[in-house]
Amino acid sequence: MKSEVMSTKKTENSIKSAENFKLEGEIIESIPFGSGHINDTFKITTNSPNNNFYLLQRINHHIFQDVDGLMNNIEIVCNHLKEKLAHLGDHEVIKRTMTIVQTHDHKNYYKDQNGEYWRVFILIPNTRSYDILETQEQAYSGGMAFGQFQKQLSDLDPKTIVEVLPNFHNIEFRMNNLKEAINSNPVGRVEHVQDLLNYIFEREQKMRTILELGRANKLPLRITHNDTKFNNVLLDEENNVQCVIDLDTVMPGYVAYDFGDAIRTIINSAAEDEKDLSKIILNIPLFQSFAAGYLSEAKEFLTESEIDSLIPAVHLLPYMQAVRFLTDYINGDTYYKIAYPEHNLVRTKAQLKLVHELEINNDKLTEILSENLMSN
Ligand code: GN1
Ligand code: MG
Repeated sequence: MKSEVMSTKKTENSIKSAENFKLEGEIIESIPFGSGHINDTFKITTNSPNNNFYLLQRINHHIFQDVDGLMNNIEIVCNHLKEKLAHLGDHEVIKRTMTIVQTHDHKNYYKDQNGEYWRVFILIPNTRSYDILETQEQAYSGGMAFGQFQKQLSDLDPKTIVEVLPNFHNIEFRMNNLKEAINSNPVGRVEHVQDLLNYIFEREQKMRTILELGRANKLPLRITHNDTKFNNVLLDEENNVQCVIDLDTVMPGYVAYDFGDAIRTIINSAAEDEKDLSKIILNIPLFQSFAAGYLSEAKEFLTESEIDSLIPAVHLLPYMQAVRFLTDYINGDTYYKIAYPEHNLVRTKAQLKLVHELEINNDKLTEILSENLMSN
């Protein structure tokens, strides 16, 4: 009951906020939408015959403290992508990149009287996203989508974009946060997770490969997406790539992080927070298809060291995600939204099971990637 009342209140607030944007038509309804862990998302329906669906988001400004920088980044990236796609015509362009809807006073976000930040995008019609993949075709399309995304941004100077969340994929930073959480142990959870911590610390050195390659200037900094979960690509009914979404973390980064984070969801036969660890096994044909789709776009611009960093990233990203979930669990769940008290612990165990499966299949994955590189 309590949560129903709260969600009605949230929905009412969302309608009030949406009224500040240049929407076509009158707002008919606002309903909670999507499965993000950070922002609140609503689908807004209007009575306009044209663009009658919009995506309204309340930006979590405790996490994204520079909302101005964040929205500016998204605008720069969307404009760049739109230029690249201009030859397809307006009708197609609007389906292939996100489009920010401005406020009545021409801003790309709105700050309400409670200090909450809101933004609106056009909702791309006849598309859907998948938390868990169903077919190899979808994996190939997803690979192409992220490869294309990196390719289209490869001539945009990373200096034009601000680093909205510094050190986002820096494993040293994430390990330091974990160590700080262990030391302060604010809610007494450390004693219950000792096994998981041991498993993580045993792998600490091995997971530094990409960090060190980067520090030795062997990996170019490019503009990368940094949240390449498979549910961040929209596919149409025929499984063709339509659009890469969730551009909050678009920042300078290494391409391998995007590859590894995508594989984290693609290769997993179960959900990110599956409780039954026996269900977390690898779907290797999906890895093969995603890699083929990705390389069909990315091979032309990747350097040799970038190619060598792809497999290390496949191990690193689920590991780093486990480190982040466990840090949040130890800290008393202050970062990610949770649906029940042990959610972050369940998420950690699920990611570590994935790390384990990836380790025992390392040779197979390495072989598939090399075959792909040769045949592509
Ligand atoms: C968060 O909110 P969402 O689902 O887009 C997180 C990602 C994690 C992801 C795990 C800003 O993304 O880094 O990989 O959860 N985003 C941020 O599902 O921390
Ligand atoms: Mg995200």
